[in-house]
Amino acid sequence: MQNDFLWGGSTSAFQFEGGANEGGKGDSFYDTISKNSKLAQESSEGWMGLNKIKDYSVTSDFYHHYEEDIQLMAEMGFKAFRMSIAWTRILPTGDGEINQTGIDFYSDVFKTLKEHDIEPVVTLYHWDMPQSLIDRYHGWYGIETVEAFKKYVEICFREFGQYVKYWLTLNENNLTLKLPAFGTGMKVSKKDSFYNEFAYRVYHNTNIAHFYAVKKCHEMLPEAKIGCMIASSLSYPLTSDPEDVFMALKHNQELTYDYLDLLCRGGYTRKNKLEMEAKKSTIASENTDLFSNPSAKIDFISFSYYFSVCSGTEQSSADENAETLQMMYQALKNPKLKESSFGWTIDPKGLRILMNELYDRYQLPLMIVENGLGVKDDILTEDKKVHDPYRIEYLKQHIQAVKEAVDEDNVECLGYLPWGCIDLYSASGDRDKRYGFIYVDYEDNCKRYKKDSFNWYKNVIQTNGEEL
Ligand code: BGP
Repeated sequence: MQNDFLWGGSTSAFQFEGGANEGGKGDSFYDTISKNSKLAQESSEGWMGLNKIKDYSVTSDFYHHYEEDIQLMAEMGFKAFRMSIAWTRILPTGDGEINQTGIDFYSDVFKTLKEHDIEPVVTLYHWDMPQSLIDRYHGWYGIETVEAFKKYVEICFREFGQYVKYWLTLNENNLTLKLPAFGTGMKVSKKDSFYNEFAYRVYHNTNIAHFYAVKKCHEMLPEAKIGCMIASSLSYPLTSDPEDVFMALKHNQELTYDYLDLLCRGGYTRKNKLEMEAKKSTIASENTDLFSNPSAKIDFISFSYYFSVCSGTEQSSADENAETLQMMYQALKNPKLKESSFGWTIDPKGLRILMNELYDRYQLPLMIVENGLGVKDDILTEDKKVHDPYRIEYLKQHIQAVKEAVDEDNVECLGYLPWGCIDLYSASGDRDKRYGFIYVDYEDNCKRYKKDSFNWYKNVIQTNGEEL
């Protein structure tokens, strides 16, 4: 691994930061959920498929613990830390007055990171849509939200550009066509005649927002690097039957390559455009002047990788019990792979395959900004220890795969930032699905405790991945 490889960890504001009712923050979609349990139940349907959504107002309380947390990250030797900015901490209504207390909070966090030689890697939008923009414009469905986003990112670049070198635009935006209603406040079902037009509009607006952010970043911060962030969902054919191979190809095309082709090749592909036209959408041609602008092209590709899936015609092996994304993809069980207790396949080789696929296709550096094993098995013992050999094993195998991709396959990779490095709430609000090197005791004021994996990861970083 190269000497400047960015070892670190990853979080998002709505799952980790807390302080929802402090410092002048406005409500996001998740704050509304916290205050309204009925909406929470409704929102969970069709999204993460769970009914466990709870209260996001405190989560892991990074808002009050950031100094201690950054100290712990420094002790592990972190070179980088991924976090997101809560849009409503900067602009409480999404597009109105600036909240100086919010600017001051993030400036303090970034300064503290820099004091410890940790590079912030900052996601501009990790799903916490301002509620006011949902109420007024239906979130990304309204072009006005894109205008609000433009204002928001310019503030971020102006205020934080002196501290932040690595930026990510919209978290896992390749999923938007699959989940267009999320965060819009609209209930549109696939059966509605309006559905296709709606889904493409939401998707298209997020793309305009993405291209604008990239171009603006390059203009305002020439030294900075900005990338996209995708959810990987690598699919294998279930068998060597060409029908299965074709279904896997289609899956990878629709979930990954259609989106990255758009971002890296300067516009919707011919296939994509024809599909939109066939569905009577004219959206593909609106406001696309930025799409092919060279300065709106990303500098790197970042992605999450947790599992791989299988595609095929064999419906009987459809994985009906797997939670969350795998369920959404209607994936099939891979008979060759073991699964986590949450039904996610464990496939380190898939990470190496994916890295090769992405790098060969786009010739851009990669950054792994999410990976890890979410479990409910972490137990805080009486002497305040957490023994998590399963996590060490999972990460060891995946880091080995990254090393092989980098050292043997010559893939360019900027860093490895496993998800939830300090325990946080899962996307569904489940706080018992833990990923961290550091345990957060939600029953006792969010006190932090090092797990066994803490010292293991510290040594991995110290030896630059030589000792796993
Ligand atoms: C990704 C999201 C993260 C995170 C992660 C783990 O899709 O970007 O926000 O939540 O998945 O998933 P979960 O929280 O369901 O365990």
